[in-house]
Amino acid sequence: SVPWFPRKLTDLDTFAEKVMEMGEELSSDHPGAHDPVYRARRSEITRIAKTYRTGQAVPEIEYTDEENETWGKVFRGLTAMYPTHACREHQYVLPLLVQNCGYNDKKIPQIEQISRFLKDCTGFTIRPVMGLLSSRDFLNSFAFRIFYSTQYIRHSSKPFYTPEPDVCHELLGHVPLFADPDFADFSQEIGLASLGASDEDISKLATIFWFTVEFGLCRQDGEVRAFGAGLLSSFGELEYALSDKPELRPFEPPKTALQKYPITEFQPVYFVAESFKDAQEKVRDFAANMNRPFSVRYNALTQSIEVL
Ligand code: H2B
Ligand code: FE
Repeated sequence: SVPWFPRKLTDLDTFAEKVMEMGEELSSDHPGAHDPVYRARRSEITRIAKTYRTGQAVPEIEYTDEENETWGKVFRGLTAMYPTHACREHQYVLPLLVQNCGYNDKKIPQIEQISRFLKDCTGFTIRPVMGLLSSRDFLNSFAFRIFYSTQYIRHSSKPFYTPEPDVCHELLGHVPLFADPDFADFSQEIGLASLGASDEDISKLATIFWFTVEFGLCRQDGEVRAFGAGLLSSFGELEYALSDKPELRPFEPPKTALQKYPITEFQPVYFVAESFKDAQEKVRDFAANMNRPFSVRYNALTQSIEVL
């Protein structure tokens, strides 16, 4: 039987609080695990995600000086590396986020303002989330061009490390790419493929997502550049990924989907895409060969999924 999947926007309302781990619990090796002030602050912030419903504006958060300072350290460090390491789409969009969404090294930008900007660019919108979602829920939301974003920031004791997504990862790594039309199409293609997919296929699609949206490299003007958010939000791994240390292979979904990967260390293997359009076509071919007794289409007018 076919696993349940969302068909309309309000079907996504239940997702944001179905977190896998670290929603309110922090694992013992999290830098903020033993800081009661940090933990209380996270509960305050994640309450927004818990009560958020379709159509509402995402409430603004008044970030503390400490939070804004942590953001500033990350912002300054990463923006210095982007000219030589980030793909051209990321470099094109970042100044637009500075102009339109208040990106700077003084204050953490607000999700609502960014979501409106993305909507104008590609139709992508952002919803708040309490923490890590299951692969199925997280991937399904991309079928609707929806990105679930955390709103809290890493612990101030370790500005250059986080074991989980936080605003630095989401807003510097992911957001710029969702403003690019070809990348938006590519990520929606993975989302559409995930609707009603078997557990086995979800795991393959999650691996494809990992090696593209999170850790993808691409070739541009003869050079290898980063487009994956996990790279674009980590100085250490961004440097390493473009060095001669890791192994690079061409992005080919049937093979990429089976690659094992560590989640707490730098990747030993990365996959290189020729372009977002090429990657999208390859994911579409991969999805057509999946074991799914129907196909799906997104109707942008009704913002709903049609099953064919
Ligand atoms: N949930 C959230 N909230 N953010 C993510 O970046 C994320 C997730 N990544 N769930 C997912 C899992 C991803 O690594 C794949 C699809 O499993
Ligand atoms: Fe991510």
